[in-house]
Amino acid sequence: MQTKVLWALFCGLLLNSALTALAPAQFKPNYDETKIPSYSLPAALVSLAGDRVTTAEEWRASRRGEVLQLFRQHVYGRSPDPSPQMRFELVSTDDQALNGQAVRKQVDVLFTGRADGPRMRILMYLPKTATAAVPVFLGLNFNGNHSVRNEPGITLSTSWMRPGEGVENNRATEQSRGSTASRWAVEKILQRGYALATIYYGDIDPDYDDGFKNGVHPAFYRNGQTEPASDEWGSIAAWAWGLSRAVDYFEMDESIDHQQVAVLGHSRLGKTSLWAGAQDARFALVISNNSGCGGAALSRRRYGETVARINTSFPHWFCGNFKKFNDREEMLPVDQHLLLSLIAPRPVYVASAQEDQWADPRGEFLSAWHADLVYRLLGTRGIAALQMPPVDQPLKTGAIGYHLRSGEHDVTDYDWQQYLDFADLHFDRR
Ligand code: GTR
Repeated sequence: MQTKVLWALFCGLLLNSALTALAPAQFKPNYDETKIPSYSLPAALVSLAGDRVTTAEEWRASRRGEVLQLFRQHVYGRSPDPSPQMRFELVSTDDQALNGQAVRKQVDVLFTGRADGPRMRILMYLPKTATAAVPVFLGLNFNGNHSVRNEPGITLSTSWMRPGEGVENNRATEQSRGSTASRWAVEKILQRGYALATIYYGDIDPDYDDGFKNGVHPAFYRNGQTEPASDEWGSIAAWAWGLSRAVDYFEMDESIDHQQVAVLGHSRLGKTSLWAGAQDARFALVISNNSGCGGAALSRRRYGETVARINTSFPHWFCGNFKKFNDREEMLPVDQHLLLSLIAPRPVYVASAQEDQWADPRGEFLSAWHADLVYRLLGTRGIAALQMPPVDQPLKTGAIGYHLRSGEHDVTDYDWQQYLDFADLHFDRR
């Protein structure tokens, strides 16, 4: 397994450098702080009409809605309301999971209520010792629920899978059971009294550009519509919408404390968790792990991945309108510090990795730092530092948490350790 992982990493690196070498001149990533263009960020506390926002009330009543609308219109796209016909089906319960330590549940969310319509499967691990509803960490996964843990009771995903290890003809195989277990600290999470819920993101929308023909989009088209309008949901918005549907389910499940749902995601799924947390206040805590461009990182810095590059490599992630800002970041009416501000006053944690320069760790920190203004206006302690902390020195005490982990683009036990500590500090743990 070790060699396979190393081999996969090596191939990934090779592919990344090949892409960089092939990239047209304008896509040559900048990794030099002295070459960051000078920029000024859209002010969090000045309304579109030019009025200063000086109270929490003004932020809540008008400015917040304005900013949310700008992100919908120009970045991620508007998502539909859930279908009133949506329903849930219990697939399995096993109270002898993880060698008897946990209860494992699988639940299907039938987005339109139709058995032949799109659905996602939530995999849940609950601490067996729980005597009351437990807080939960919710995150989408990249490789299928069965990749999170090597347990035969977890169903194999039947959705479209990205080619890779344990995938044949874009279908999951037995071989990939537990292949991403290192990213999901299940035992630690349970020992600390939390549940874990995860969903394969491809259940909601397969991650490739097919003009939005598969996944959840077509089920919500208006009569005659064949693709989302330029201000309607791309894939990131669809994934975030799916996370909110999981909360709809938690509200019905008495074993889950739906007032204490922490949403987290890595990389493109970190962009997703931020957008989910920005739109849906039922996410009581939001975690972005190495989310980079279109996630926590400031777009105007153009460090590492840029708007033009991301819209070209992944045209389906954002809404059509976002492409208007390719190489024109200064025209964006928002930047990503405002995305974090939308989550205020709920706790948010931004994590970077030192070797993940593509995601612009400094830009991720600065975003958190600039969001501090709104967090403080809303009466929280904001971020607990004036400067970017040194590597492996997490900031956990403010409402905005941050760390720069040593190592590469990944989710590790170290990251989980900080998230669990952060949740302990900010959740009400009776
Ligand atoms: C990269 C992409 C990043 C990041 C990452 C991932 O290829 O450029 O924005 O999201 O994928 O999701 O792993």
